[in-house]
Amino acid sequence: STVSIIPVPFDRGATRRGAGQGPDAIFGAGLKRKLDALGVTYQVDDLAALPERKDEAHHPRLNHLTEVITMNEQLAARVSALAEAGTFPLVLGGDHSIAIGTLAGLTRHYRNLGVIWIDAHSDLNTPNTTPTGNIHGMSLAVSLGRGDRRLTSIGGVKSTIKPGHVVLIGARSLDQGERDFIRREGIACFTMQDIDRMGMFRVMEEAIRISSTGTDGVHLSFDIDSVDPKIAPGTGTPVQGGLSYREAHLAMEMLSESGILTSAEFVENNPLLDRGQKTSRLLVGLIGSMLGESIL
Ligand code: DIR
Ligand code: MN
Ligand code: MN
Ligand code: MN
Repeated sequence: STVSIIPVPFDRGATRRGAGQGPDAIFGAGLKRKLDALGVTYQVDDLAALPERKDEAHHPRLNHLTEVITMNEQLAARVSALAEAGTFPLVLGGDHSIAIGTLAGLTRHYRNLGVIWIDAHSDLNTPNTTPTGNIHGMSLAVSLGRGDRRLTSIGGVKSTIKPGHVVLIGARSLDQGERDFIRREGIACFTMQDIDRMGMFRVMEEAIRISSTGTDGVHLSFDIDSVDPKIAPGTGTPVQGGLSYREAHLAMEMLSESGILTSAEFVENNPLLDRGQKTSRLLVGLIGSMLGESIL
């Protein structure tokens, strides 16, 4: 099916500015050339203007709440329409708070969505557990219906994602409230320790099985900080000990072969922190592998 690229130049869900320039940097690193070479049919979608900046000192545990809501309502509407039209939404961030809008839009369309969340973090904080107030650390919790009502209600009437259909991969920086959330809800979580011991191949086999069993679509939410900062330095909250270049590609290649994906997003690319175009180029390669590129 046609890939609908949705650039979301938004970074008010994080502390450091710059992820807003992420989508342009991915185009600058040759995304269209890559897709053309692979023979992928695609269109580039356009969101309306970014929300204007507001003073929100009155939401101390929900930084920039109003802007995050405005952005994500808009994104949810676009993603829902593009999924409904039978295309493959490919969202380019932007910080990870935009997963709120992506997933809200998808769950207007899919009744039982599976989610593969590849990230150094789990983004399962709520206003009660967040150490920062940054909404990019809350997006998966919001998508599971937890947290502030003004966020969980984004996208209007939609189905709920079941914790048993979510798989976390690459985690190595979790807050205590997030650990409790994972245990309480029984969310499948393959940490870096699991990847060390099982190998990425077996982890991905499990992730594909869990996310595609009893679901009618599978979304990939890929936070580039899952990859080791030596390989992907252009990101706002780097954590040592991440995925290798080949582990990240293997994950994308196995997802491509499985044929289970119905949408994807690549987030937290911050060109202001990159070394040249290193991280943006990596992202173009990973998107290529996800869409069927192989070495031979
Ligand atoms: C931290 C960082 N857990 C927070 N989260 C990040 O602010 O809630 N998520 N960086 O990607
Ligand atoms: Mn603000
Ligand atoms: Mn994240
Ligand atoms: Mn992260």
